[in-house]
Amino acid sequence: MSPISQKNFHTANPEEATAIDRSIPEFAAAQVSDEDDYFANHKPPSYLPEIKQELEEFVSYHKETTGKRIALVTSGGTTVPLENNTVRFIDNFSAGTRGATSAEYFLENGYAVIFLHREFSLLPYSRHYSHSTNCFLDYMTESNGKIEIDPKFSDAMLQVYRKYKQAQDSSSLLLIPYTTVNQYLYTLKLISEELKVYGSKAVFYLAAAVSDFFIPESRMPQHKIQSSATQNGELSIHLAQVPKFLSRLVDNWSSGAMIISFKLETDNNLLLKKARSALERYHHQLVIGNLLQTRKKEVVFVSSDKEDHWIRLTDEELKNGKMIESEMIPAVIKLHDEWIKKAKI
Ligand code: 9Z3
Repeated sequence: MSPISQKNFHTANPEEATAIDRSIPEFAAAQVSDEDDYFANHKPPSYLPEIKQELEEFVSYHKETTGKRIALVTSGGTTVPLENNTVRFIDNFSAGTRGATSAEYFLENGYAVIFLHREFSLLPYSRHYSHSTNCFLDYMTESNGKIEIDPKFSDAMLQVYRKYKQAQDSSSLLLIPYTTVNQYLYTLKLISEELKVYGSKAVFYLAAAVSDFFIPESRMPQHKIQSSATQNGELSIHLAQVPKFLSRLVDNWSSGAMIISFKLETDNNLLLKKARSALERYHHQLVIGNLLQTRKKEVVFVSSDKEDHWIRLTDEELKNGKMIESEMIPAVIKLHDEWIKKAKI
């Protein structure tokens, strides 16, 4: 290691004081006509048939051979392109920590996982060594002219490696990427439909940070927006609302699966109210609420038939590297057990 120790600055954390105000009312849930409109007016990604084939193989393998339950974990932020040949796009903060870490705990608990993630965001297992402010070469050392894992990291890496191998060798992890919000929506719909045969043994854990606004295809310029397109030195971009497809997913795209959505807020006074209103609007099983500022430290489970349930880590636990997902996923699995039992009655 270098004798000069560098401080790790994180430039991705927003200043809390400048967080957006979301006290405005919620958008209406998407209706069948919104769904028809959206999918009629936006082209599917060209690679969708290949994903469909991978999904069919994965789902039928686990249904017929392993009998494992399946968790669909969505993870990371969606982009909103401003041009068809995309030079510029709108993005959000999500790195995919929640999704990637949760996927590991689902796998450890015997689930097969479909990991629908923003391409190049954090992945299960590799997240321990990627996107960090440390270079991966810092984990290496030279010995007798050969490069090897630095012994001080090798025990921890061996643990991660074994879990990774286990997931690979048992074909329990299917990675499916997206980048844009359109790719995300088409792929989510496809996965939901493919999982219909799985009924209550599937759980949807929707942790991706999906954009609320986008530019519809019909209004999207083909080429890079020119600086001459500005008026008085200002560029105006008109965004449309992304239909709230959770209602369609619950009512139509999926069948019998347990559905969990996440509610992200920045204002503590709104969190529970918004989580409850999401439950009332979409009639799904669980909303996990979290605040941007404290999301790694506390979350709240909100459901229609149970008391609100907070999961919190102490500062000591956080300092020791404990991840809140190690408590969230066993709690989710308990609820999924109950859901499956109820479905059998
Ligand atoms: C979440 O709330 C996730 O927990 C986070 C995880 C995105 C905060 P990181 O990737 O963050 O670990 O850095 N996801 C859902 C966010 C969201 O967009 N929810 C919508 C909303 O709040 C409903 S689907 O309106």
